Amino acid sequence: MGRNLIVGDIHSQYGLLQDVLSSASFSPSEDTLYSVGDIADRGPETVRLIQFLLSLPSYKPVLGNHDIWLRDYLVSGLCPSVWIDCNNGMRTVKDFVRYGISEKEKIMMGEWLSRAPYVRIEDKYIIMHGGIPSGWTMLELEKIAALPPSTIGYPGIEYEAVSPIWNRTYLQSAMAFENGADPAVLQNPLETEKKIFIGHTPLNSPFHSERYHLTAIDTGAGHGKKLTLMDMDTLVFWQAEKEN
Ligand SMILES: [Mn+2]
Repeated sequence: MGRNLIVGDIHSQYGLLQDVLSSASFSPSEDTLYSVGDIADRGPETVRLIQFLLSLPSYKPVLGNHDIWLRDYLVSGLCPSVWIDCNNGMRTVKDFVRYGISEKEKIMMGEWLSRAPYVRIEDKYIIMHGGIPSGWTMLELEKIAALPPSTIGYPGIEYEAVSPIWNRTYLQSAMAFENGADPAVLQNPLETEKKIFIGHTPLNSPFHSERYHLTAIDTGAGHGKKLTLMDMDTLVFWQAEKEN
């Protein structure tokens, strides 16, 4: 039986993704590849990365904040300043120009991106990009997980749907607890038997908290550090980083 593997924020590091997949002897026909989102921006190879992920028979992403900016650019040509000026979006735009990707292909890729849910809930796993807002239970998460494919703007509802994409309080509470903080002053763990996987916050190494059912796997591939790939059942992981 194939494995369930999950990759941290790839940020257009197509080469690092190939390196970790080969270290793990990834089999596209047997293994499932999950992603915590933020496949785009910062790195060099957005187009090749998307073409590769599109080719996988079993790829299960969630949306990251960078994926939403890219979706809006591909589908509608939007280039908000927060993306272009503050989050390296121009490098991504130039990559689509370099490869001569047509408007039709861009829309196809944008619609493919938009089919990634904000929150993914399965029998054994809960996956989202950032974390769980304080006070949320499984009910709120299930509501977001059941939304139809996202569309640009998503007036009203995307505002709430994006909170698990940007959240950092859940990880901060789990880290504080593991460092000895008094649980009474921290956000409560989600009540669940499932394993929660997140990215979004670059760490020096993967973080795990039993109490919070949480594993965080963004190890800064977008910031010149490592890309982590993890087996979701055993928590064994592989890493790749750029040679200096
Ligand atoms: Mn992010």
